[in-house]
Amino acid sequence: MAGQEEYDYREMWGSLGMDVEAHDGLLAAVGQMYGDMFLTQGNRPKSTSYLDFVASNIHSGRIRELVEGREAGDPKKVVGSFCLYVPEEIISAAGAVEVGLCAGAEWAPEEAEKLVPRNTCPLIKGFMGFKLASVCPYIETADLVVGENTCDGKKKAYEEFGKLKDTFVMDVPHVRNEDTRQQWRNEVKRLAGRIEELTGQKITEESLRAAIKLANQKRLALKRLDQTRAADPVPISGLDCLLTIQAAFMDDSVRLTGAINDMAQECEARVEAGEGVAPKGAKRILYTGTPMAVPNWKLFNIIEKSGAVVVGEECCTGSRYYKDLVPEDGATIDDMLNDIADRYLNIQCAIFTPNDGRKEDVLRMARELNADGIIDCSLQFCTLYDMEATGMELAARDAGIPYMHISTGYSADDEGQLKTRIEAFLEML
Ligand code: BJ8
Repeated sequence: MAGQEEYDYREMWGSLGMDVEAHDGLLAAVGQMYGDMFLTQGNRPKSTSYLDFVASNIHSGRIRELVEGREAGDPKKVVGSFCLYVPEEIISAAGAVEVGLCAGAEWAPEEAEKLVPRNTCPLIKGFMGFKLASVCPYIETADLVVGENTCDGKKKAYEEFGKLKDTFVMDVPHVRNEDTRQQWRNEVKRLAGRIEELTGQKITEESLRAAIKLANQKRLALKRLDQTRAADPVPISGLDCLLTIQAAFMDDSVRLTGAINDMAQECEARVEAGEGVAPKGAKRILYTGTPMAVPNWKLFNIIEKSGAVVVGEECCTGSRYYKDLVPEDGATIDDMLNDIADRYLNIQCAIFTPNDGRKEDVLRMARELNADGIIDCSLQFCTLYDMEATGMELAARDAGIPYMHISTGYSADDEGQLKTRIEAFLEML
């Protein structure tokens, strides 16, 4: 970005109402983790330099783009979200941009615990702490936050979060039938109305069609990259693929799609040449479970530093983000909104009952990506994913795929114990 060197980011953060000194501490800690985990990987594809760019730019240049873009009226507004059920197409068709606000680190837990119980999942406690300590430039830049009634923890946390920030909560059904499909379609239209009101810009047939295509292009690029991971040796690490999806929640869609296609192209060439990020025959792990928000790289780092490689992610920071496209041939705005609603209702989150599609996806991915084992992880105190672990283990056992369940939080305290358990699991594969 032109003039980046001279630009005073600390002044920008201050003008957003952030605690600049506390934020310095956060950036230093994340920068250290990035160096230790990502930059120590051997033989990364060269095109992953995009990820290094994202990592160094995400709280600075990208926020500057959003702030300056808003001043220039493109995008008109910034909309934050915490969940995959919030359709990005609707937000961009009305002239705004969606950014992900999920927190992957513990921050100011003592402040967060004044508003949510101590035994709340770290993702929820994390975003409450980030807001209360004013250290997240995305939360502070957002003109509106869209929450969703998914798990009980988030549902109740938004009641408190909404007192700190303008928040619109979508009601997500927990079962799939014709009644709830209609209810969800109406809810998606209610969101469209709220975003139009926020930006003062009507969604048109043209803008909605363009937004659907833009999101689909991003998903297709991610699918293309994903397909290269079936090869042995694997051309790209799970850590880098995880960061690619994490970046998708924050970076500009066109830039990101171009970068992912570059990565996919390089990985295709690597597959052709038999070049990998890990040696041929390295144990291959399919991850499933709760989402991993930036900078929650702990588990993938342990798995890959133990000599295995993560070849796929069945989660919201993985395949659920990109596997299904929205049809591009809806004839009217109403048809397109219904198509969007239907695509999002099909996301296999554990808030749904029954949720057998998730098990089917995990087994299909394990087969397609030639996984040797499945690691299923739930964030501490996430009852939903903990409960689904029972059925997931049975399904994996019936399919003859070794399976391991982990429950962990954001702290590094259990790293030694996790490493021991994961190494023992890898031994038996
Ligand atoms: S669509 S997975 S992003 S709800 S880990 S906060 S469920 S207690 S994140 Fe999620 Fe949307 Fe579902 Fe995906 Fe609650 Fe569990 Fe915490 Fe969770």
